[in-house]
Amino acid sequence: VEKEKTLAMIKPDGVSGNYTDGIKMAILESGFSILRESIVQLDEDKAVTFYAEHSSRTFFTSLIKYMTSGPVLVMVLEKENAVADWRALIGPTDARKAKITHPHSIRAMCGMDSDRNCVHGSDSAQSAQREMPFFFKEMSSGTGIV
Ligand code: YYY
Ligand code: MG
Repeated sequence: VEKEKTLAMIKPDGVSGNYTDGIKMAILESGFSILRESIVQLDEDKAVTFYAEHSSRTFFTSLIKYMTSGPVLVMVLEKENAVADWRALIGPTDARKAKITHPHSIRAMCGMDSDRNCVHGSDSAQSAQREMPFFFKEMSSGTGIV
């Protein structure tokens, strides 16, 4: 079966709260390989571009403030069904809800609420193809004409 790649991110609270090692352990125990890994401080411009699809939402300003509040750890994960399996492992967007419905999910373990939810995962293979090269230039899908 063909392997798939996805972008994972540990958000500022996850990094500053020392959840990095625990999350990476959960990633490896779930059968993902970590192909790339980098600590990045997002500036406003980068955060706005990354979350552009949410620019009209009421929470956008606070989202950008949060995402630029400290370094994030971005990773490229690989396994069969990586996009859906990583989304399943992180759990629902609202970490408060996750604590009830998905108590073993990463967001249940280290997230606070729907704003500060500790981790990101690409929501589709198409999103992954945009988000991976956003951080790792060499990870473009190679379907361009050159
Ligand atoms: O894909 P996912 O991260 O699970 O949720 P989205 O609905 O795409 O929202 C992206 C991001 O926006 C979310 O992870 C936190 C933030 N956010 C927020 O701050 N407040 C909300 N009510 C909803 C989302
Ligand atoms: Mg999303």
